[in-house]
Amino acid sequence: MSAYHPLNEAEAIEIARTLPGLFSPGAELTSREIGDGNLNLVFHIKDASASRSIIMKQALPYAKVVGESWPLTLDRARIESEALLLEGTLCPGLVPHVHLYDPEMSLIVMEDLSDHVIMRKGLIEGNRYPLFADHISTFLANTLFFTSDLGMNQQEKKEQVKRFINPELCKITEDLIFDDPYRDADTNNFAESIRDEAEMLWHDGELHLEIALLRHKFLTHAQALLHGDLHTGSVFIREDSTKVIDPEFAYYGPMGFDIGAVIANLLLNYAGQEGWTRDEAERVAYRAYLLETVREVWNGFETKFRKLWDDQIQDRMSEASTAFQDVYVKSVLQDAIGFAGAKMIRRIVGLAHVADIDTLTDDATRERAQRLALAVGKALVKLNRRAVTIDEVIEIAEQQSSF
Ligand code: SR1
Ligand code: MG
Repeated sequence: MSAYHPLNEAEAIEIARTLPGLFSPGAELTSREIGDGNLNLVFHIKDASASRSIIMKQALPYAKVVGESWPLTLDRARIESEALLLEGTLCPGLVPHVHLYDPEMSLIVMEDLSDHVIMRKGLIEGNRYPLFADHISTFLANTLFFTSDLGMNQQEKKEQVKRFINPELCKITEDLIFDDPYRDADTNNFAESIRDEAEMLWHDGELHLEIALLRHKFLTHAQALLHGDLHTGSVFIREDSTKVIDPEFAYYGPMGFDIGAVIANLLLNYAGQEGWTRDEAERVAYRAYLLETVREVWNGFETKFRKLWDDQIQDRMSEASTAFQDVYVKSVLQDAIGFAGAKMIRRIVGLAHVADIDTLTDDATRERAQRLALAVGKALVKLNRRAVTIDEVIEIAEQQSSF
């Protein structure tokens, strides 16, 4: 019989004591459950006297945000630990160090990043992260190129696709991003004050076509190993350091999905600036910083991805045709724009929201931010297959916020 059961704080300490090379025998350990995400338990284990600490993340057999009525595979802990290890080799320094994965307890023991903050919180506080665009574009270019048919042996890639089949977590995305917001689904979650907007989503034929196409791409296009949930809550950050965490949604999918997630979450914070900034000049300046970051993320990705293609391509036909690189990069940009829009829409009317907007305390301000996020999201989805440059994204955000 399996020994798996959800741990309490005291049990987490007992397990921590058994881990080789981390704490000295007899160390006075404290344990605090700090998980504030939708799915897992997260324990912070600390030996204050030795200034040593670790994080222990345990998967629960259900989605914590809903409860036991929504069962969820524990295999996601394996997927997360394997993805972290792989990302660590492809992007040294950009993910936390994994000390250990315990399959029996669905537990990952990893580096404590409490000297960083969750990026969503940092952006809400109005902080700027001058190295973020460079770091995240390196993460995106390296992980996406080297796990694709462009950058790795194609037979080995097929084996890797098998290892990262992640049907239950993908189903969450398929439903919550690419289905529920476009019908009167029980899981939807929006204020009555924006019911008019939600109902418009249910009846917008042009939008439904684009969402169906994006959903189909998410279902079928095993282009690269994705992080799968790369929002600003999956990034720990300091001015000088960026660490990507939580790749439990990792699977082989379209590259633009990860890039779109980063763009969407910067733009959700942009929409939230309706309320976070103290005066108009500050709002304009911070929004300009966010849009410049969007531009730098894409431009950094494109430059690095093209360089990897030029220097390290593994596929003879991709090397033979220079035009193919242009066509490929353009289609990744278009996908990123479409997925960014879909991800913005789901965070306003779907099950899981973002603090950038939900924690705005004034009702009218929050409603304005929600309507702005929906307007930008819809415009991006409708633009996606026609887009040529990232500047179009910036223009949409500026235009919609000027009304
Ligand atoms: C039921 S899980 C809801 C959301 O939380 C995760 O962070 C993913 O974004 C998922 O869609
Ligand atoms: Mg997560």
